[in-house]
Amino acid sequence: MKSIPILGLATSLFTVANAHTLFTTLYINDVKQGQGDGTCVRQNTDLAHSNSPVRDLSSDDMACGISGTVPVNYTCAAPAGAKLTFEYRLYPNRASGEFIDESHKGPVAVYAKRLSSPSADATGPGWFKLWDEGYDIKADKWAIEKIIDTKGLLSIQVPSALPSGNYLFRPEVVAMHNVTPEVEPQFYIGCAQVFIESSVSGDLNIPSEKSVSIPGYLQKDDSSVTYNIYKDEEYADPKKPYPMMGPEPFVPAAVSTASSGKVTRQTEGGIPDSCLLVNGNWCGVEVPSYTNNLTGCWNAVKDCWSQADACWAQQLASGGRNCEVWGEKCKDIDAHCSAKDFTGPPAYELKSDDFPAPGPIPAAANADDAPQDNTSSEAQSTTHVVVTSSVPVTVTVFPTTSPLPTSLESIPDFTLSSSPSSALESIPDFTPRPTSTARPSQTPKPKPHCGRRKRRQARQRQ
Ligand SMILES: [Cu+2]
Repeated sequence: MKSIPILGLATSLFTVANAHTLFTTLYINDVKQGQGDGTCVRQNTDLAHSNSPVRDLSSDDMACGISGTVPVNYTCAAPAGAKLTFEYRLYPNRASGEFIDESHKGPVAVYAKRLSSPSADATGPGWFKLWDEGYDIKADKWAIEKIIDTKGLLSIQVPSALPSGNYLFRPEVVAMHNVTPEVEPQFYIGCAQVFIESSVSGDLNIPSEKSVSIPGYLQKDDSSVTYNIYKDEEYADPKKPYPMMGPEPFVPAAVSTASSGKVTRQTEGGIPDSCLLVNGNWCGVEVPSYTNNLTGCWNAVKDCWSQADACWAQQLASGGRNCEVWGEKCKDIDAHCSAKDFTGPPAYELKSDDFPAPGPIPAAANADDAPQDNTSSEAQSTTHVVVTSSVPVTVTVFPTTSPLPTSLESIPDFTLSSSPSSALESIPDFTPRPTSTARPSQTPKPKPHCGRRKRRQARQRQ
């Protein structure tokens, strides 16, 4: 018999050494995508350092964050003109209710890149900026501080004139609090894989001065990179305007509804209809059906646990709560197979164990910059999110329509199992896992300190 200690491993990996922030969760038109956070989102797969920043401006990690060059399984569909919301969490599995530490000040932007397929290269040319904000002198606020005010949520509206197709949307939160001549800003970036379903087709013609390559769009000595938020802003009189990073935003010209024809739908990379439960970019599907025999029952249990293992293996920093839900299902089937009065497949329910948004979804930051035409309201009704988590999803796993045994004699395996152990012997090489290690640690971590010491040093230098 074997037992697989994956759960224990997952738990230990949840010790995040130094707290920063991570883009964990995507919302489309105010609806959280998938279940269990991280659906359609490229996150750092190094769970122990998942909220660490990128600092090397020449690194491929600048495109979609650490491990961001690897596509995730799912791409979420969004209608033309959709509102996208990116959720940032200080602790990705939401062990605390914090979003970005208050010491982190700096600009925010959202970039996009059109891809020929969900797995096309994230790095290199073709990136353009949809929106940005630096330091708001009037409000005396950095763009990051505004995201903290909205509980880690940043919304932007997709220009409705973007042609249909696969895109990466890349929120960029830049913390400048540690910047010195030797130390670059902290870039908190990730990418959402989104398919824009639109009646607009054809090329996306980005003016050359607004199209950039990532990495490569920023240099170490750019004034936007070396800006000292203490010397140039906080204690400066007059304050020195912050020179934004990167190119000017590009807003494609709006198209009129008259010119729109057929809406192009997503055909690859969506969440399959066969998914019963989603955790990030994993999904569980129906276990092999069986009727009234114990061998079939144990085969179902075995399949169930192997799917659970895959779920934990693909667990994101944002959590494995639905892997746990799936494991509960496996335990239920297991108990059912072991029961003395085994009478064929029972009915089960699966409910996503999910977090709601931490606060109201904010309005799109670029709502004024990107006037939308009628195509957006037409297209809003076309969103086909397969699985959402705003409302818990309930699925019957084993339809009770399966034939029930007419008599005990028709279940030979069962008649043999006068003791539970003899039934277990019919499952070679498989042991249901212990249940005590199921949930990754939710213990609140110590407050982050990554910025405060540097901040004091910066002040002392003046
Ligand atoms: Cu930090």
